[in-house]
Amino acid sequence: MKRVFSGVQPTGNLHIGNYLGALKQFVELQDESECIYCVVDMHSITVPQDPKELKKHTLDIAALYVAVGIDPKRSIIFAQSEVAGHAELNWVLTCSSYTGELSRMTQYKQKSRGEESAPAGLFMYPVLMAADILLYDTDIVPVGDDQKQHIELTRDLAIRVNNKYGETFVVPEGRFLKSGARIMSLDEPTAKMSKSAESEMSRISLLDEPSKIKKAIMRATTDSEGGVRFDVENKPGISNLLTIYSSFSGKDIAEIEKDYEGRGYGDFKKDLVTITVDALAPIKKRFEEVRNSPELVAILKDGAERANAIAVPVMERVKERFGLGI
Ligand code: AQP
Repeated sequence: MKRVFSGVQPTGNLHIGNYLGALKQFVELQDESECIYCVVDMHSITVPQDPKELKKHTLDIAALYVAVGIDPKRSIIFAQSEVAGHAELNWVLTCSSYTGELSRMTQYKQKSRGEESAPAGLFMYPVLMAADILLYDTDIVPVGDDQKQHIELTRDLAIRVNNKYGETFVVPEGRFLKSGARIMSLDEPTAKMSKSAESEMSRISLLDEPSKIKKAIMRATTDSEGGVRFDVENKPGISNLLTIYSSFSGKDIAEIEKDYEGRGYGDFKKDLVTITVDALAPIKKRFEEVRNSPELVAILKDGAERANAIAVPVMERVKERFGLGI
């Protein structure tokens, strides 16, 4: 059985981009793999966080994992900071990475904006991500396609260490969906949908009320041409909405285009509101149940124990190869 690892930062409520690009895959992969899903709280402090809010968000994301369909009995759900191996391996990999390759990471360039006061943690983020993945002898990493460059770096680091110190790490592969791998902002469809974007109308969170979902979709940026047609270059807004429609409904984009031939954006958007509200309603309901249950902390404790049981022998192997310890 292949081993799967992925994580989400507790930096706010998850949006439909996180869901359609990553979490939907997390759920599907449970049927064919051994899955480990982490709430990567140490990643989130690469930018300042309010401590109380961070703890709350960590529990929120864990509850959302369960609410979208991750089964804590079959899969491991835990918080990154509860397993010491992530920080340990991070340092070992830091010493095998180059400042040149890290400075080429587009996420770092975007988030640091070239400022001298950019946190060093932002620069090191991809190495910690590599540590998360390699710590579990991971075969497959399901992520959105904004993470492609980080997965490449993880593979490079694994190969580099294996070549220098002998077989140490499993070289993982990224898993990206054909449709939904990059959901774009609703009000600025050339930028990706993001938790930290200022505008609330740029995204739909999994826990949004139907009225907010309606407002965001009805106001979503489109174009003046009028046809419901998939054309990312010339019609980025409507193409993004078509992707969302297709991902939630399971219908092919070509089929949807046909359904709306000769009809305006208004009809299409109204139907998309219904489809989105219906898809998110059971997630929201289940979230409330899990988030308010004492079971949630027990799930995370059990998950950390099971994750640690995999991580400790991998870390022993790493120390042995590098000559660390006595
Ligand atoms: N817009 C997106 N479309 C598809 N997939 C996406 N992901 C993120 N945005 C989109 C995928 O969701 C997973 C979890 O992401 P994350 O929270 O760890 O970090 P992120 O990629 O930085 O997501 P955000 O929403 O943009 O957060 P902030 O604003 O806090 O930086 C990953 O698999 C990611 O690919």
